[in-house]
Amino acid sequence: MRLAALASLTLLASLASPALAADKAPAAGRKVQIKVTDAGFEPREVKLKKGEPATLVFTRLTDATCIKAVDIPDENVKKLELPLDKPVSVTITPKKAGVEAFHCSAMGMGNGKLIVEN
Ligand SMILES: [Cu+2]
Repeated sequence: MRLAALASLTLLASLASPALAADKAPAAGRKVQIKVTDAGFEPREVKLKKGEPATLVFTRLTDATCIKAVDIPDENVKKLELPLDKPVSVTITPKKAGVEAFHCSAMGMGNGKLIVEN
């Protein structure tokens, strides 16, 4: 009985994965993974294209820094909370070329840069 339940769970999981893969289709633009580690943001600089939507996926992997929420002032992203080990997505569409900062909400630290190209 228990084995059968396990087997059907495994089957469900394998059925679910094609759907997950389809979810990664470029509907919401590029996805960029940004980790928060003891060293700060990794990567610290991300290149984006003007006018193209991009989804930034922040994952905080440490409790040892003050980066527990993120601001991207030029994109009106404020206090995007980053729970430990949980990916948090935000989709932005940069409107002009240049450099946009992102940093911790509390003190403006982390020195992240979105480099927006034409
Ligand atoms: Cu800080």
